[in-house]
Amino acid sequence: MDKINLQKLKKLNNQYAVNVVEEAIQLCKPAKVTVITDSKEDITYVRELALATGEEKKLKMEGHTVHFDSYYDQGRDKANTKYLLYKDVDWGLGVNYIEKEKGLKEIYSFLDGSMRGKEMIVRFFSLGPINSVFSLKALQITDSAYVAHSEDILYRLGYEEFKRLNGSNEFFFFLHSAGRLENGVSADVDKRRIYIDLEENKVYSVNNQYAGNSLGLKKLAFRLAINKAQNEGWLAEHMFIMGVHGPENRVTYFTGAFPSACGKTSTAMIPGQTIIGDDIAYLIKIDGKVRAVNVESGIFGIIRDVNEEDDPLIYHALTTPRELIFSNVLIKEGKPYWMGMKKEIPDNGINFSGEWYKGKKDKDGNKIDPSHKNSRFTLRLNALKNIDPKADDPAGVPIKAIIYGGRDSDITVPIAESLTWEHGVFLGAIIESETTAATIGAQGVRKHNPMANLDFVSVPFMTYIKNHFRFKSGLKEVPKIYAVNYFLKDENGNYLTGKIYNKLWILWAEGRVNGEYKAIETPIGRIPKYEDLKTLFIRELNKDYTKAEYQKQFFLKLKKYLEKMEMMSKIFENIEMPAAFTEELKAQTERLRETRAKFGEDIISPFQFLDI
Ligand code: GTP
Ligand code: SPV
Ligand code: MN
Repeated sequence: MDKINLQKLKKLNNQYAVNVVEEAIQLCKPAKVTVITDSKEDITYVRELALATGEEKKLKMEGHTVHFDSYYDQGRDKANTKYLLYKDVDWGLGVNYIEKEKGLKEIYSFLDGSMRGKEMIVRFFSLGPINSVFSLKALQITDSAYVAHSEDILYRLGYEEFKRLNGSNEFFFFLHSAGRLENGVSADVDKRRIYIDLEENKVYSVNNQYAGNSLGLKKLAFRLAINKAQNEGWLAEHMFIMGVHGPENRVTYFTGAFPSACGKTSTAMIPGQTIIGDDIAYLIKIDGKVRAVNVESGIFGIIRDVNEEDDPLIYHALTTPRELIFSNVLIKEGKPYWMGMKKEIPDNGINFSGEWYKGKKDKDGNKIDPSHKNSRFTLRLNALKNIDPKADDPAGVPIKAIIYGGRDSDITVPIAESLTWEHGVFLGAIIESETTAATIGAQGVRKHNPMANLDFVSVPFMTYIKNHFRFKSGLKEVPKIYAVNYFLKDENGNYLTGKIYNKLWILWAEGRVNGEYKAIETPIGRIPKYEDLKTLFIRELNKDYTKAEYQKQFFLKLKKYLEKMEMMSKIFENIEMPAAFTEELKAQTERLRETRAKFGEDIISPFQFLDI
């Protein structure tokens, strides 16, 4: 490290930070080390470096660049993401672990000399708003200018924040190397490893570039934060935060957890509402109320199906000059194309497989799409016209409702309000979803995904769920909890609800939170009354919502729900769970059984409950 850079590091008055950087230099052996402060010059340097190394390429539109990940590095690598632990532990959900000494030895051997001939970037960020009780600090070391640039778009600057640490080692530390590059992408993906050291708050990541694997600040910091939160009594969740806009300028803040590629961004972007964040939130109790902040300040969003008609605000941001990165889309003559953009896509160009032409197949004979299903855009939130004015408020926003959403084609109703906080925690813990392109491996496999957090929980599941039940204590205002499902299908496999309907479910919940609507009490929770939805459909969509449609969407499929409970009993049979959870599961099953006995039917129309 030269004098100037060392000086920048020393100015932080943090010996621990100096030590970890020096250790990383010794291990990775970079040709050059650059420390990035919050200054404009330093930040511009990173942006330009990403172009100079070829990790990003300029597009026609000013500020736009494209980045490609390896053909085999297009989603999170769950199999090679492991906790460094001393012995095999039982976390209930099946934890991916490697014995610490062995894991460190392996990853050190991959990191050894990984930055030879390359430049090491050292960056400081804040997870959460600047100067806020919510926020954590993070140090990222990487040899990827794309990673360092992405984090600049997605997180708040933290060099000055680090000074506030007063020398403490209370920060997260991420060491990443993209490893050997071929044509600008990680070449040794078979040696891709992401190892998490919860004791040291450190994560090592090597031989990858896809943001979910490489960016320390995103899902890697999230795992560390979940662990920290349990010990300190707050919640780190896979949640969006949004302002829901009711009548007469009323704004009510919601958070919502949906598994990857299951609706966080699309919910936070519902027309007429305001967005605070779309992926990771920290929730803390302050003065008896739940408050939350967005950990991030940008969106790493799925680009598929983003088009002028369905997502006008994101589409506008993606098609006007500004700093943004497209990843794994198709490029032709300096213009980006992706599936579902509702524009003609060229028959050839450059994409995540290199030179692409229509009909191209990979070496396994699979047809290659023009853009990857998990291709994304990296954009600052303030590029969106619907950003909420409190998006950067260090005090966060008060949360009145929490939504849990799964991807379920044949059981769960579009929206139900939990009967109690405990019932809501239970509904969150039994979310199921089908796997998507956001992770490597088979798609469409139905999996239990509690709180949409299965991939990220870094404590025993018992501890994690207990923390949710316990979170209620001391609250003067307990948020209402909703379970939603946007993915119900009819017998022909067609979606029963359009994306535009999501607005109605959310606005109904907003009304409920503010005491406006009565609801129908069913064994699985409170559902909207037909009349209220009908009024909302006319007011918001100018659409005649028929009784038949309502009935189809809100039919209570007792048999299927009971089967689901049976499956949950099996899943949790061998997992130690808090008593509150076991009680909820039992009570839920009993309510369903009683209802079936009472009506003598497996499927019940929501109208039948009105007659009770
Ligand atoms: P991550 O960024 O991976 O955490 O995902 P996310 O939860 O933010 O997912 P997002 O909102 O981007 O949605 C992912 C995909 O689901 C998109 O391709 C959407 O088109 C689709 N989707 C979202 N909402 C709906 C919906 O209401 N109905 C249907 N059919 N598809 C939806
Ligand atoms: C997710 O998979 O939940 C994402 C994308 O938000 S990534 O950051 O790659 O994990
Ligand atoms: Mn996510």
